[in-house]
Amino acid sequence: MTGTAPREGLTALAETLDAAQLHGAPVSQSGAAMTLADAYAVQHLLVGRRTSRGDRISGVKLGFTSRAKAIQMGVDDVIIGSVTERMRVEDGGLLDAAGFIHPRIEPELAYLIGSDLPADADDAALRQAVVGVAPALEIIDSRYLDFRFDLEDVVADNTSAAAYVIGPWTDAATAGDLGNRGVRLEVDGRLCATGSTAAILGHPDRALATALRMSRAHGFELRAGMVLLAGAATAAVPLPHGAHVAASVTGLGSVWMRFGGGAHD
Ligand code: 0L1
Ligand code: MG
Repeated sequence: MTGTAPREGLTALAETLDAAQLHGAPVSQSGAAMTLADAYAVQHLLVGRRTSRGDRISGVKLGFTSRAKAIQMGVDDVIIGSVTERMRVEDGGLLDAAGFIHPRIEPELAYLIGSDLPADADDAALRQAVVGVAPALEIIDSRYLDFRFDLEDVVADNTSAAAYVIGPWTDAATAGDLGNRGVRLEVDGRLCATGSTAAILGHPDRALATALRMSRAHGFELRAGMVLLAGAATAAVPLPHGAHVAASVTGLGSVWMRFGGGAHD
């Protein structure tokens, strides 16, 4: 698919989305006629603005890999985005609420890529390169008013990526079959959502082949040390200020974080 929109328009949209994130001020849907290729071009420009300010890409994320999530947002296609070092929160750490617009949180499974993937790597090579798996939390925060967007809008907005937390890594070689593990999400000790890793593309390991295919199609790299967020196992839930959030995946342990500080304190 080739892009059709003029380059200046794509650059302007990347600037708009970047400013929305920097100032915590949502924007309306662009309304521009964008192809998916245009939308990924905007996303790369947007992430490039972050890295030009000293941030570093630390991984990739897939979105809409579960039916619950796709239905929640009214779309029906898997998308890919980047996560960065400044989006990473330590397990058990505090995520500063300053600058968030309408954050939501979702329990995910993360894979750790242990070696660089050559351009011609196949699915088996990527599986071999995976050295760890972990429970994870992803915080999403659409830069669009009221979380209203179409597929191209959300791709342009780097798939609403805002922050992430990775729990303890388990050696991929000893983790066993991840195909149907129970997933729990608790906010302030209250069970908010339960699900199964099977909700992620039918089996979360399918996220590996999907990430490889989408990386190639849309210009992402998979390098040593990167994480791959495979997607949510449940629908996302609102993340209130002051919340203490924990997620667990059967056999892999749990991950947690606090959300606070910022303008409220
Ligand atoms: O599943 C995902 O991480 C995609 C998030 C993009 C859609 C949203 O903002 O809910
Ligand atoms: Mg997600």
